[in-house]
Amino acid sequence: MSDGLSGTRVMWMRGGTSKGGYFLASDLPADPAARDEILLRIMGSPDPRQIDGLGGANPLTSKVAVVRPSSREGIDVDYLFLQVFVDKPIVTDGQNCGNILAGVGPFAIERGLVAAEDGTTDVRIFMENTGQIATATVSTPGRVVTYAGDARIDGVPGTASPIPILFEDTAGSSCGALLPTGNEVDTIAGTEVTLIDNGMPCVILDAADFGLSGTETPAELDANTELKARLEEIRLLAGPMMNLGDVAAKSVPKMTLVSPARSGGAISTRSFIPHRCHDAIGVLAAVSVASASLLGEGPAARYGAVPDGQEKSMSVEHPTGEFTVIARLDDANTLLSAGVLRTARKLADGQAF
Ligand code: NQM
Repeated sequence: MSDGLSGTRVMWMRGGTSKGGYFLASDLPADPAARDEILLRIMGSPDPRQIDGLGGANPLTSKVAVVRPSSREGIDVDYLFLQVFVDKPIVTDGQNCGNILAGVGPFAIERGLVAAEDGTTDVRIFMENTGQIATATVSTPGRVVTYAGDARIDGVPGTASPIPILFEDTAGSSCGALLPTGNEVDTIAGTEVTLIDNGMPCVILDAADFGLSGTETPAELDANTELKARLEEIRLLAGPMMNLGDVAAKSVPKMTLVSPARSGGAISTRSFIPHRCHDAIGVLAAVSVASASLLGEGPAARYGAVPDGQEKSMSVEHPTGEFTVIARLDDANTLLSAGVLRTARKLADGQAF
C-alpha cells in the first residue's frame, strides 16, 4: 500500500470507449479520503487540462477501477468504479461504468486474482457501485490474456480481442426501480421526460423539444449554452425525483437526447455525462435507453424502432457510430438480461506518482 508520494502501482487501460487507472484495492489506502487524494494527484485534478497528471482532460479519460478478490459466493472479483472530476476536486462512487468494466476481467487475470482457462475465461464481477453482477468473457489462449483480435467497437480505432459482457437484473441499480417515479413519462420544467434506470440513471429527452434534430455533433451541442442551461435545470429537478437526492455535485443522472435512428438502428442518441456530450454513449446508458424504447410511451418509445421477438438486437446510434444491446425479455416484456460487446487494451503497467 502506498502513501501516493512514493508511487502507487497501477495499470493504465482502455476499457471500451473510456480510459483510466486500474488499481488493486490493496495498493490504495483503505480510507476513502486518503485514497481520493492520491487519485486526484495521479489524474492531475482539479484542472481543465489535467496537465500535472495522467487524466486526459475529459470525463471519459479520468476514470478509475478499484478491484479486489471477492468473498461473495460465485463471484470472482469486486469492482468499484470511481469518477475523478476533471476540473473539480471530486472523486465520486455515485455511478457505475460499463466501459471501464471491460478492462476489469483482463486486469483481474493479469494481477493473478482469477486463474485463466485455455481459450476464454469467464470473470464474474460484483459491481460495488450498484450491487449488481456482470459476467465478462476474456480471451485467454494458452491461459494468457490477449488484447489483439478482430472485434471492432465504434468510437475506438482498429480492432481488438472481443470481451462480451452480460448484465443481469440491472433495473433500478441506483434509483431503486426501473421507473423511479412509477411513470413512463413525467413533465419537468415543461418538458416531457422518461426517468429510467436500467443500470444507469438516465433522463430521456426528445431532441425536437429543444429545437434540435439530434444529429448535431458533440462540439456543436457543447457550445450551445442555452441547451446546457436547460438540461441542467431539468437534471437538478430530476435528481430527487429519481431518489438520487441533490445531484449538483454528482455525475448522474445522464441527460440523453433521442431522435429517430438514421442508419438503420433502433434509435439515435446524444448523451450528456452529465455536462459534456459523450463522443459515443455509456454502456449502461445504452442499456437504459434501449429499455426506454421498450416502454409504451415517452420520448424513446416515440422513436424506438423495436425489433420483434423475446431476444432483441437493438442498435443505439451515437455520434461516432452505434452500440448494439442484445436485450432478452420475458413474456411480460420485462428485460431479463442485456448483452454488450466491448474490447479493452493494456496501455501501461507500473507506478504512478
Ligand atoms: O454508462 C460514461 C462511459 C460512461 C459510463 C459516463 C458507461 C456506462 O462511456 O455504463 O460506460 O456515463 O460517464 O464510459
